[in-house]
Amino acid sequence: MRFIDEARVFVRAGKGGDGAIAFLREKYRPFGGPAGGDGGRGGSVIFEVDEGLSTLLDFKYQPRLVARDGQPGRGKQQYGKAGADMVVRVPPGTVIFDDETGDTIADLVMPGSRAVIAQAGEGGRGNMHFATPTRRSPRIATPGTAGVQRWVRLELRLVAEAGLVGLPNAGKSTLLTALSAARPKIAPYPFTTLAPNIGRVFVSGTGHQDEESFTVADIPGLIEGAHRGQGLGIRFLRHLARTRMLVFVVDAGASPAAAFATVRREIGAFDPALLLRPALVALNKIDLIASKEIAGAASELQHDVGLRVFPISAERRIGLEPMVKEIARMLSDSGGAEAECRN
Ligand SMILES: Nc1nc2c(ncn2[C@@H]2O[C@H](COP(=O)(O)OP(=O)(O)OP(=O)(O)O)[C@@H](O)[C@H]2O)c(=O)[nH]1
Ligand SMILES: [Mg+2]
Repeated sequence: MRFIDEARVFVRAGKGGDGAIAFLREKYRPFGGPAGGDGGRGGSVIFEVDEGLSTLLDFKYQPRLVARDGQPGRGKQQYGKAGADMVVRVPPGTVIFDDETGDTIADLVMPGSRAVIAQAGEGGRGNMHFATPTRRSPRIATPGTAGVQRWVRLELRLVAEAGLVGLPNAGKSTLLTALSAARPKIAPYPFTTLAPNIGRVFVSGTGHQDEESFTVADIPGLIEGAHRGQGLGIRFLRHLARTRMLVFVVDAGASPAAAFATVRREIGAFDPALLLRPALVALNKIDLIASKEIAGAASELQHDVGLRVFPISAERRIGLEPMVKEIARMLSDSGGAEAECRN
């Protein structure tokens, strides 16, 4: 399945049906009263979160979403039928902007939550409402109003509690694989990961559904200039927006302090608020350095960056448990599960 996290879509709600002008024509009442019914309201375009979706791909194939018009009113005081609403399913984490003004229309996170993206037009009033003692045969009815139509821009922002960030090849995907059931591609070259992956980490590792757990996102590697669109760049930085903490993954064998500084600078240039999130550092690939050097390297890095450093080997699964416990503790300190979604 292709991962698509941006789309531009045209939405149009249905027009309301016109009110009718009609008169009762009965055998013994040739000039009967006004009997034109009201038009039906149009259908609205409504977006609804479907947990089963994880991409905006469908919108590439169907960029026009048009709801039905209401039916006009009819004689004998009959109302026109309302147009059906069009309910469109979107993945959790979809933000909808008005393409022209840039205003946020809705930010849909929780499964089942809904928002009206294009409001339907109202039905017009039939002439049956316009009779007065002095105007017994009104030839007045109102037209239905138009439904809202506009271009909207959709952005998918993943809903994960912790985000793995680091230079290409640092071992982010290997770490996600070691911690969760997610199986992103891993390879010894940069930019292996082309789209974010999410995994659920069970804190004591049994995988039972009642166990304490959190979600982690692995995003493509960041390089110098990422915030200006270098590498895979900015497109993926926004997936950090909803995370509540960051895990910096650095390769112990490749100038970890400099790698940390580069990644931190790129994230800060994209959105300085991201740097206020709680964070820790995973000093990865310690299996490649001499064991007597590990403790020294970790405390030196901790001193340089001012964050807690956990020496690990994602590939050999060394040192993961204390880090996972610390991530869980920091997440529970930084607010409840509900708070995470409201960025
Ligand atoms: N020796 C050793 N190699 C590791 C370790 N973790 C990852 N690697 C290797 O490092 C290479 C890159 O790993 P990935 O997990 O693909 O790195 P990434 O950070 O996801 O890379 P991008 O997706 O390109 O940003 C692979 O060859 C991994 O096998 C580790 O703990 N020890
Ligand atoms: Mg990767």
